[in-house]
Amino acid sequence: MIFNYENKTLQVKVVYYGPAMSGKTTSIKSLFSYFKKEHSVKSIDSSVGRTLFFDFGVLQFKGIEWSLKLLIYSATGQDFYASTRPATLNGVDGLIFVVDSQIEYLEHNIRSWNELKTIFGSEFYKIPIVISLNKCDLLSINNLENNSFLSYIDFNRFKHISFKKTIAIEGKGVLDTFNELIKFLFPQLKINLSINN
Ligand SMILES: Nc1nc2c(ncn2[C@@H]2O[C@H](COP(=O)(O)OP(=O)(O)O)[C@@H](O)[C@H]2O)c(=O)[nH]1
Ligand SMILES: [Mg+2]
Repeated sequence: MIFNYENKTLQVKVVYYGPAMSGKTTSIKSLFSYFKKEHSVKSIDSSVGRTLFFDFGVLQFKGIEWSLKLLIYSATGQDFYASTRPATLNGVDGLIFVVDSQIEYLEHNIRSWNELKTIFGSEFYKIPIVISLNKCDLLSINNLENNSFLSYIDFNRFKHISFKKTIAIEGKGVLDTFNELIKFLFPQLKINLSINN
């Protein structure tokens, strides 16, 4: 979190993290589309051994005195980076962990979660996190309530953690998930991240 007193801006960094193909890009695009800024999201792919994808976009909200600048990134963990912190995670203020809720992706989700644990160490539990249980449309009702990924999370150790069901391709739950993280970051702040802007 960076306070810039000169131009009265508070800058906050949010990262969408999770395994490849879980729906991070779709979620960010969907989030930005609420603010009619879908086209401002930059997706960068660079090849370093294997292909890495990043998305980046900025959402800015003007308050009476201060404005809030949200830098939004996505990152996919890479095994060979597990011991070093990828640049996208530097100075992160809050995480949205995007899970592919289909049972066959459980291991991918857990591996990606463990990467974060390795990267941050004990700092991990201080970072506000909202878990986006994505691709809920592909689950049967039974699976939905019995999410094995959640049983793997040590909820009690975290300062701020929660989860939401999402269907990113339909935009369902995406704004809610984001709002939840904003509430963790700014419990005092009443910013209205509503759909009609
Ligand atoms: N059925 C379904 N497909 C989704 C959902 N979210 C994303 N996808 C699809 O999953 C694939 C990977 O999504 P993408 O956002 O590129 O994943 P990323 O690698 O995490 O950025 C794409 O084909 C998306 O259309 C969802 O909620 N439900
Ligand atoms: Mg992507």
